[in-house]
Amino acid sequence: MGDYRKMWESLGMDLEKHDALCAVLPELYGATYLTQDNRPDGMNYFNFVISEVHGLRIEELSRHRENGGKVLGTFCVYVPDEIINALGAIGVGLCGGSQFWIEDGEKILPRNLCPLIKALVGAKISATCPYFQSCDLLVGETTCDGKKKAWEILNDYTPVHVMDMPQMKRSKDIEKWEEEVKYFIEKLEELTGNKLTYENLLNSIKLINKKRRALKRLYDLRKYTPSPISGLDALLISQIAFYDDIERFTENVNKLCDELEERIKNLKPNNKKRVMVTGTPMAIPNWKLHYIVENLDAQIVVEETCTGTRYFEREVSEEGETIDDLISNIADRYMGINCACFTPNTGRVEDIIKYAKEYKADGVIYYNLSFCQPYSVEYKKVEEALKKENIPLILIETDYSTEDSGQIKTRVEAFLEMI
Ligand code: BJ8
Repeated sequence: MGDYRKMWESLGMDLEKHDALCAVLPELYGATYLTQDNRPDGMNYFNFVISEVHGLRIEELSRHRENGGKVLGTFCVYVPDEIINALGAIGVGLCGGSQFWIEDGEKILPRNLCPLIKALVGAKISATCPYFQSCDLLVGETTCDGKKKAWEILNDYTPVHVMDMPQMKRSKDIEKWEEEVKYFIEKLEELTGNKLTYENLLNSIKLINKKRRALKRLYDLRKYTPSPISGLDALLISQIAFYDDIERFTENVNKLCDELEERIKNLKPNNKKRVMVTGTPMAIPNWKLHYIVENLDAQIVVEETCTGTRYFEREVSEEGETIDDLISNIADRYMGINCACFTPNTGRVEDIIKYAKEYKADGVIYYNLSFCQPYSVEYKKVEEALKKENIPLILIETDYSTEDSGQIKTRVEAFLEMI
């Protein structure tokens, strides 16, 4: 990595603490990723992105801000990227996936809270995440209770705009959501000084559709037996999607897919069990479950999570004569995401069954971050539905620490033997 200390200092970072974080990451990445055999060459781009995760990309964000642009931090796949991009701002996904930030998070949050929330708050208050430090505005949402209350704390550090999410999907809820999207546009127009037009919105929709299409192409390739790419690598790509430059990312995912299409022609069958993961998101650098599963000689072939299918499935319709039509297309597409924060959430159960079949999964791991109530309560419905379909299921509830890795390994091992 180049010398970025001056830049980090200008972002108000705690350099000493940040050094400690920088010391952990390469080691973790090396042990998790670089030990994999026979990785596609196209993964070199993503290795590079990780090696520069606190460097080059932050430099790009700084340059954007120097030129008068704004940077927005988001925490949920319901926040419409199309609007952010159309108004000339850059959006970065900020969910925390590292144990490193938990200690600081626990200084002001209860310990019995989801690690994703503790980590994101810890990342901000410890001033060790240059993405947080680069944000002009954070965009929260009223999804789960923990996140909802965390915005009040973050607002003491950086201005937060909260999108009021419906909790149900009746037509009156969807209308309300569309109004909320319009309110978001108003706020962003104020912040950026730019105006949303039919043209810039349509261009942005097209650009982001291309990105989602590239990810869909990658996931479709995972449907082959054996899958031409590890679950670990696919997860990494999904995580990087949240903060990389949109065009460059799309181009590199497509390049990788070209390579994988060649690869599948020569792949030899193997006996690896095909596993699907469903549940809570895995924010970077949370690679724990994938690492355990794939080191047991199984392959994760799909993730029904927000760092998986929920992020890229369904494109925003590009049809429509007016800007209002396009906004309504955006509202529609986002309301099609099936998060456990909604009630009822039958669409998610249907998605899980559909993906398990499409990706020919031998079994499903229900991944639940500790203390995430919406997903842990929803487990029952998923369990009942998968039982009817004869799809094996196991529940793994965990946090970001490595303390329970041995125990998870034993349980997954037994599950793999059974399926
Ligand atoms: S659309 S999953 S990104 S809310 S923070 S709900 S793990 S207790 S992240 Fe989410 Fe949007 Fe839904 Fe996806 Fe549970 Fe933790 Fe809450 Fe979480």
